[in-house]
Amino acid sequence: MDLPADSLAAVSRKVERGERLSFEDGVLLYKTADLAAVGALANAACERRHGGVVTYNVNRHINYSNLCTDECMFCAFGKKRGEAGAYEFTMDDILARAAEAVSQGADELHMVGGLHPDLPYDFYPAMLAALKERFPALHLKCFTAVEIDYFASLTGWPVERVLADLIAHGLGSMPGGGAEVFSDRIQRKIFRTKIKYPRWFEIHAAAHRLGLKTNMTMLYGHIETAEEKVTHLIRGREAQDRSGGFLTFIPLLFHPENTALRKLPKARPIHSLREIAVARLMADNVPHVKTYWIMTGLETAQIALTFGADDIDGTVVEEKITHMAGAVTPEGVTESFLRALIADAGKTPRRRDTLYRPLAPPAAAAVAG
Ligand code: V47
Repeated sequence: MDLPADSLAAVSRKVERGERLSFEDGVLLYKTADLAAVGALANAACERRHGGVVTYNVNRHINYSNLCTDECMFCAFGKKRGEAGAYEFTMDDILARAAEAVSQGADELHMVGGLHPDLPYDFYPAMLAALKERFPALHLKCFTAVEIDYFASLTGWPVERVLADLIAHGLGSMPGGGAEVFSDRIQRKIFRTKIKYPRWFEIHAAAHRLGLKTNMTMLYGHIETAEEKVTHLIRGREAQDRSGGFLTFIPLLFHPENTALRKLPKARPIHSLREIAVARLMADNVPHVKTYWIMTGLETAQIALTFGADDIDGTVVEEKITHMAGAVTPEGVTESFLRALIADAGKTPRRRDTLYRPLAPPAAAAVAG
């Protein structure tokens, strides 16, 4: 789209002065052909906040079951019992994966799953407690707001009580999934039966009141418009103004394969770079912007580190949600690989824990990285 260069220059002056960008500014950042300028602006904003440091974490994702009562058109992960590809891990399977994660030096488990049709609520606090009993140092980042809402319906409890119970059993923070796009139109079209976005915000606000930190995501590359994405970013930053508990914004690249939306083309790296840059510039009060290499691929994630991302997830090890939707990325990488990837992008790698406190890398990685 041809837009007057002086309007991008005006946005640039606002960013330099630390002024909040408007809806129109956000739309311009999406529509200008000058992606390089948008990227440079986002990189400068990122460096002002974080210097040249890019953080990563040594984690393991565990998607404990994909049985799901919901049916979202963008999802290839959720299955009905008996359907090809349906699976569920036992407590022993989960503990074995956690033991492997600890032996590989991980400090975080990122655990999410489908809305299981018949597991009782008690399974989830028991799972947290069993993990904490054996691996007390592991941070448990678990359950999307959609799952928390489901637990509230299983128990009949208010979400505060569900969250307080999970915290008492070891929950350390919540990931940002299940947000998709904060838009009624998109919800009606592709995730009709899922919780609506005000409920997503309500659950995160409750988590923040109880002292949990959480993340926020946005699923891009399907039927959404630039205007809807800017609205998502503005709704997100307004929620952050109210509660302050969001650590990280993560744009998630939609993978169409094996989903009801498989006819849609997959967005390209150039789109992923713009999502990172616009998130950095619009979500000005969320400290971190993460590139999730599992979805974008490692090459795009590396370039994203110069387009406004200050964080990369992670060593991961095993991932189902994107790989069941056709991802061809590996399911995990080593810490030394991540450090080299960050250093090659001209940034300084720093290992962090889930709450972004610096952690010492292993001696060998420190020498190499
Ligand atoms: O909630 C589902 C999305 C999310 C597809 O908080 C899909 O640090 C792409 O939330 N193509 C799960 N995406 C992943 C997630 C996440 C990942 C990494 C870090 C963090 C964090 C959070 O993936 C789901 C949904 O929004 N998703 N299906 C698909 N076909």
